[in-house]
Amino acid sequence: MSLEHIIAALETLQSDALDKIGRAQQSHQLEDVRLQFLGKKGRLTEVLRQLAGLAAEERPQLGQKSNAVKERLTQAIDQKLQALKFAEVETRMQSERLDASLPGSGFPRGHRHPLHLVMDELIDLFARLGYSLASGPDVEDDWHNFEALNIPADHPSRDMHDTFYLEDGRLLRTHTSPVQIRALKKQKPPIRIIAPGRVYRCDNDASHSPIFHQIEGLALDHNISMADLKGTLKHFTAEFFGPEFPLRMRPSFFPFTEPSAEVDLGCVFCRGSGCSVCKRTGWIEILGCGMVDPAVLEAVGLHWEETQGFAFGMGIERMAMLRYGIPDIKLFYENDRRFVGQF
Ligand code: 2NM
Repeated sequence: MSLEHIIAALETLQSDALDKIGRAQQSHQLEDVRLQFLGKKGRLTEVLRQLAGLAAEERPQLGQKSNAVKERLTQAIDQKLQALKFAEVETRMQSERLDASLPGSGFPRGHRHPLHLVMDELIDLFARLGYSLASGPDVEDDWHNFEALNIPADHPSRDMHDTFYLEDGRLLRTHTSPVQIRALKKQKPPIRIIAPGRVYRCDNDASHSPIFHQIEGLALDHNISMADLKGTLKHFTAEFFGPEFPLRMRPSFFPFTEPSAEVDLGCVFCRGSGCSVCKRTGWIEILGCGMVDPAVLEAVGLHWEETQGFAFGMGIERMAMLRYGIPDIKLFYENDRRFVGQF
């Protein structure tokens, strides 16, 4: 083959290769082109075999030409590779584009717990009646929790409170009444206080939790009567549940009050007509109360002839359940945001 023929073959090879490079869509196709044209067994090598049949003075010319073709194709392949990679990035950027104007997923927010909502509402309600807030320790001694409240050792009503005892003889308070005892030791009547807080009883079933919350009130002065107690409670239920629910007091017994009463409210669910919650009675028990027993007054250095007063106590869980229609006391302690967020 003459030099002209070989050079023409190189031109054809180059234009074939450039055509394939131009049509390549993916990088592996370019690697194929590189192998097919510039590889050891590729078409360029094949053409250069013709070198042997050429005159010595013609060889450098062919060498130059083949180098030029090789360089040109290498460059074209590299350029195309770059372009393909760039295009790939471009498509990815399009498909994975972020719309910064979309609303975010947001942070889940906390919410006031229904027990705290009710506790705060009760504190506020009694604060408007002149009651101030009192608190005391959760770990109590026998005297404040029982003795001073007219519940001596071996008194049957100690069995009513299934008490958690510590090894040193102290105990977890079974009610918030010891708070009132502590307040009375420090402060002389007239006194009006409410004591909300955690109380503990060794009791755990569908309607009882070993830890629950109580709020107790105490008013001591001269000439306080059962009528003041009833008026206060009527005001409380009217504010808390609404004025349409009737109240009734039933005689009862507590060691720390005499006389004592349990208070029923017209059923907030059936409005008195009878349902499963009120067990067809139309009434729901909401709290216990009474006139502070002379023995309790004596324990804190007061005398019934100078000082009289009333006290009452209620479960905060119970108030929240009636107020919001919560069916199960355990719901308060699960910290499920779907529950807590409803109030
Ligand atoms: C109740 C029922 C009746 C009560 C009595 C006292 C104290 F300390 F003043 F004697 N505090 N709370 C009391 C009275 C609590 O809960 C059902």
